[in-house]
Amino acid sequence: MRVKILVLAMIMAHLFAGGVMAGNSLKLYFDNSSFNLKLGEKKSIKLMADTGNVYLSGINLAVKFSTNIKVNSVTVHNNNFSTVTSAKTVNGEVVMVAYNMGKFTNQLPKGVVEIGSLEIEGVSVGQVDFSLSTNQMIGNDGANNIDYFGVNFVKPTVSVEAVTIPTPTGIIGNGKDGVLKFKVAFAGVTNGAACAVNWPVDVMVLENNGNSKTYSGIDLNNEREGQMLLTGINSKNNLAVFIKGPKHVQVKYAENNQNNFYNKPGGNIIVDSNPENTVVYNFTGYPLMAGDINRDGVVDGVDFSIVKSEVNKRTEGNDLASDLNGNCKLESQDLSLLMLAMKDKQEQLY
Ligand SMILES: [Ca+2]
Ligand SMILES: [Ca+2]
Repeated sequence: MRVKILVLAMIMAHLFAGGVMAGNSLKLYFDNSSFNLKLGEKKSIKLMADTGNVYLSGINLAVKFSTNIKVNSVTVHNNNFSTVTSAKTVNGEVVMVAYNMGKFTNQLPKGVVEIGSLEIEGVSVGQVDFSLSTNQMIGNDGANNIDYFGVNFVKPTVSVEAVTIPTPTGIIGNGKDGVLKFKVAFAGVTNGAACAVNWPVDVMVLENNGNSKTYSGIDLNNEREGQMLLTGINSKNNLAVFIKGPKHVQVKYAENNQNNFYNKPGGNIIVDSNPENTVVYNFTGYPLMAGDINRDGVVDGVDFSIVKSEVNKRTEGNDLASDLNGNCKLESQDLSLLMLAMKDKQEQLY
C-alpha cells in the first residue's frame, strides 16, 4: 500500500521526469548521535537526512527500536513535505510516509533536511537499538531524473539508565532520640527491577505504653535500607514498627530477621541514641505486601478495578500505578501479587 502511494507520488512529483537512475546515497541520522536517557525521561530527537545534491521528493521509512524506549509522538516536518500520509508508531516501529506534490523541482528540499521528530521515553535500563526496516527514499537530481537513494543509516548511541538514589550518609544522632535502621523487601520485586526505585515507605513506631508516631516518606537506598531518628518516641526498647510501601498494605515488624506474620501484641525492637550502636533490623524475610494501589488500607475490588482500567490504557512505563513488581510492565505477576495480598486484606494494626 505504502509503496503504491509512493509510486503515485513519484509520478506526480516528476510529471516531466526524463528517466530513472539509481545510486545516489543519502545519509539518515538523528540530530543527537549519542546521549543517555534516565528511566522515565522524555526527549525529542530529530530525524535528519543529508541528500547531497539531490532533491528529496518522497519518503517511506520504518524505524525499529528496542523495547527499552517507547515513542510518545511522531511528526513529519510539514515544511519539507506537502503531504504526510503516515507519522505514527505501528507494532513497535515508527512509520513515516510523506511526499511532495505540485512543487517544481527547485522547490524541493535538498542538502541537510529535517525529516521529522520523535519524542522518546526511557522505559527499561539498557542500550537502545535502532534499525531501519523500510528505507525507501526518492529524489530528483535536478535534470528530472528520478533517483532512488541508497540509504546509509547512522544509528545513534542511546542508553537508558536507572535513576539511582544515593546511599544515605547515615543519620547523625542527637544524643537523645533513638536511631532506627531497617531493611525491607517488596513482595515480587527482584533485584534490579527498574521501576521499583524511589519507593519511599511510611513508618509508624509504637511504644509499649501505646504512644506512637508516624514518619512519612522515609527514603530507602538501593539496598532498600532506611534510617531514621525517632523523635517523639520515648522508649528505646519493646518497640513495634509498622511499615507501608507506596502501593502496599501496612505490615507489622517486631523482631530482627522476622520472616512471618507477627501475631502477638507489642514488639522487641531495641534502638540506641548512638547510631554506631544501632543494628540494621532485617525485615526482608517477610516482604511488604503489594496491592493497595489507592492507599486506603485494604486490598479489595477497588484496587482490582484500578488495575483493569490501567491495563486498558497502557501496559508499559515507569509510572504505572499497578506495576506491583516494579518491572515497568503490567502483566499477570502484578495481578498475582494483588490476589496474594487480598487473602490478608487488612493492614496489620496491633
Ligand atoms: Ca485499596
Ligand atoms: Ca509488573
